[in-house]
Amino acid sequence: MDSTNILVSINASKKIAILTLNRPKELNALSYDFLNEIFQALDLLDKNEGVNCIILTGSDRAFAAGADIKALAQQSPLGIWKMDMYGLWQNLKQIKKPLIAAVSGFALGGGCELAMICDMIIAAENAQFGQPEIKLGIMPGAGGTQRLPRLVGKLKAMELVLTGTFISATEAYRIGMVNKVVPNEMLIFEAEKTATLIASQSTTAVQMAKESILKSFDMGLNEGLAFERRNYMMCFDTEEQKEKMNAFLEK
Ligand code: DAK
Repeated sequence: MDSTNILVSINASKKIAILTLNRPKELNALSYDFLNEIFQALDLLDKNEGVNCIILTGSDRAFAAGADIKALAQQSPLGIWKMDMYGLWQNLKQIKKPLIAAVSGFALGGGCELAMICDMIIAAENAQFGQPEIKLGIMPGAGGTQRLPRLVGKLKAMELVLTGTFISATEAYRIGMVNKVVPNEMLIFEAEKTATLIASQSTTAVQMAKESILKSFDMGLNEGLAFERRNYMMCFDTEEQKEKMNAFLEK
């Protein structure tokens, strides 16, 4: 699915897809409609058997500068509830295939939250992360107060959310918010390298592992271990498990 706001390219031989947010003039500000388009495109890729791993990226200047402040400024509590933006964010969480955020430029507010909903984050040297909602008289509303402390701990999360200051890619790496930092011009190449490696593994095992890791944030240890056990056993119901283990045994 291609629209002017979203570009999708699929590399069939590597079984990876790149979804590019393409509203560069607005720094990829996330209006409801734009976020909905992003979800629709991701959902199609999630159902596409020719794709095993998805890269989500923006422009050089911005991954996404947050929710569209023009639209937000007019909102009321009831309006927010009726729009069901939360439902959309919830949908993003349901994507089964691994998502890699390849972040260049600004990843702010909802943009930072969108990167954090992905499974890995690769940052270009020019990337800047932040939760500046506090400067607008609001607070993060799409997981910033929940996912950020899980990544960087309470103290750094408090600092970012309560002061609204931006941090560089290097600082984000230092505090554990991104997987790696790469030169700007290498961003897509590096993201593709990681995506290709993931996409070459057993599709079922990858998706079961992703699901299990995500469950660790929602469940206590014993419940999480039981969930892991269930997914672990499911991997033994795949051709890939038999092929890969036989290949190892046959050298
Ligand atoms: N919304 C709308 N337009 C934006 C925008 C945004 N978030 N960010 C930038 N733009 C627009 C600017 O208005 C400008 O438009 P024109 O004037 O050219 O028409 C254009 O993009 C370029 O921006 P600047 O001229 O400001 O460029 P600079 O390089 O000087 O500054 C900047 C770049 C990214 C530092 C600055 O634009 C900035 O501070 N932007 C706002 C960042 C921000 O505060 N983001 C957080 C927004 S609040 C929800 C879930 C989540 C959320 C809400 C609800 N629910 C589940 C209900 C999320 C909320 C947020 O993200």
